[in-house]
Amino acid sequence: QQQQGFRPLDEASLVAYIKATPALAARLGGRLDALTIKEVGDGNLNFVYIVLSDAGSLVIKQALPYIRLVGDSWPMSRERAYFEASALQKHRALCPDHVPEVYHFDRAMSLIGMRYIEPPHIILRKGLVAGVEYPLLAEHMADYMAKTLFFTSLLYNSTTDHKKGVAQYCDNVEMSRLTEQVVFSDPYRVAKYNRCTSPFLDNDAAAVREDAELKLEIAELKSMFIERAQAFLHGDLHTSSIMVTPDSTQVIDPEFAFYGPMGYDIGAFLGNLILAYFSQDGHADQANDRKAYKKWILKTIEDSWNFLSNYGINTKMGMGKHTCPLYTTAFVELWNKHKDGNGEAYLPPIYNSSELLRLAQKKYMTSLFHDSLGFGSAKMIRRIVGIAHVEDFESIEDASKRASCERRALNCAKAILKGRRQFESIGQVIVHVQSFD
Ligand code: ADP
Ligand code: SR1
Ligand code: MG
Ligand code: MG
Repeated sequence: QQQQGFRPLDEASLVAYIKATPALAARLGGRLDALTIKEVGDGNLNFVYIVLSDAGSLVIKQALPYIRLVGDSWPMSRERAYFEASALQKHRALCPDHVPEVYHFDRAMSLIGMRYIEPPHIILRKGLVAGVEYPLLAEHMADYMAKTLFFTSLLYNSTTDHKKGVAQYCDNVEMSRLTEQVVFSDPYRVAKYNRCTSPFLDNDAAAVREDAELKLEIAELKSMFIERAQAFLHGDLHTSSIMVTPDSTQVIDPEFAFYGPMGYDIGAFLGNLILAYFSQDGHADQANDRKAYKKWILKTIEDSWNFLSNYGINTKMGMGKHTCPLYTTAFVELWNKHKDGNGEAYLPPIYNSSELLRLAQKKYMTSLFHDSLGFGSAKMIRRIVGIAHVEDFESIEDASKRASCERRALNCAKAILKGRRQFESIGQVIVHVQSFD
């Protein structure tokens, strides 16, 4: 880590930094005399500034050497900014429609300058709390996940290229270690920063710590998270890492990026949608019972997986009067398109009939489905009994109502984690989720 030249910025000192940095000044049209600068970081780790001039805009994100949520008693490598900047660039090259542009990166300052994802974009989690529907979300996220995961796996790359990427991102180990601790370990033991909606969920949290079957399953997932360099992951793909309007979906904040199991990203997205589903009863009021909205969330979960995985579909899917544009972007379509390329995993002379290839794809996607369900439910559990909770539940003021929503989510997640291999389709998962309502 480069110590020299680092200083934490604030709204005042950022002005001088921008004036001395041509790549940033240019994005503001050179109009630097009346900048509006506001710190808006509402995430757990970093500081984020929106910078506006009358001729342009940008966002500055700076990592300080600790976790913002806890303070300087929990040190954390500033190199996370380097991994975030390079992941944004790599993901944008693969999926430009859904990843913001990086304008500037300063490694010594752990500072990224990037596109300001302008209003009416908001953080997806906030939209889910407000009950807003995003008709293109499933399609956009399937596109993002299919491209970023497929093109960074051995289905597309040679072993030599793959291992180069693995080696580069192995150094993001402090961030992976944080995930190992707060997702896969702390919820299953007494830990300093664990919390739950007490006293209502005290017994539920204790039951998690005493559940042998759950602990055996989480151990498997933890090992897979650490050992399996299947693809280049975002690493923190929850609903606060996605900014949306009804027409646009932008994925931010890949500071946990590393080569890991694909199901960790897919599960993060689906699991956080399931959390949003269970929180809805806490947001229902006389004006809106949220019943229709809950159906939309379930449909979005189902579509996201189906759009992503659609194995066996080799003609354009009819979607009412529309033709599904995912024909060319979903995971297995990418696989079919690139089956004769450099990918090391399924060499064409071996997987030499369409029937065999289809069997291989079905096996791969089934296993990815079960991994995604496992990781998704682990991500749900940690948000209810671990350190970092989610606004979906935290914004329910009545603690007993909040606990009731959280308990249903927790029980649903525990059952999915234990029984994930029994699910054959996302439709069955949806029925299972509804059974906890
Ligand atoms: P952290 O790593 O601390 O979680 P995030 O990258 O999630 O930080 O950013 C925190 C907040 O800053 C986001 O919730 C969002 O409101 C805002 N933000 C971050 N990046 C952008 C951007 N490029 N455009 C607009 N707002 C952004
Ligand atoms: C201290 S845990 C903070 C959490 O916030 C990040 O967004 C990650 O999800 C991390 O686990
Ligand atoms: Mg964030
Ligand atoms: Mg972050």
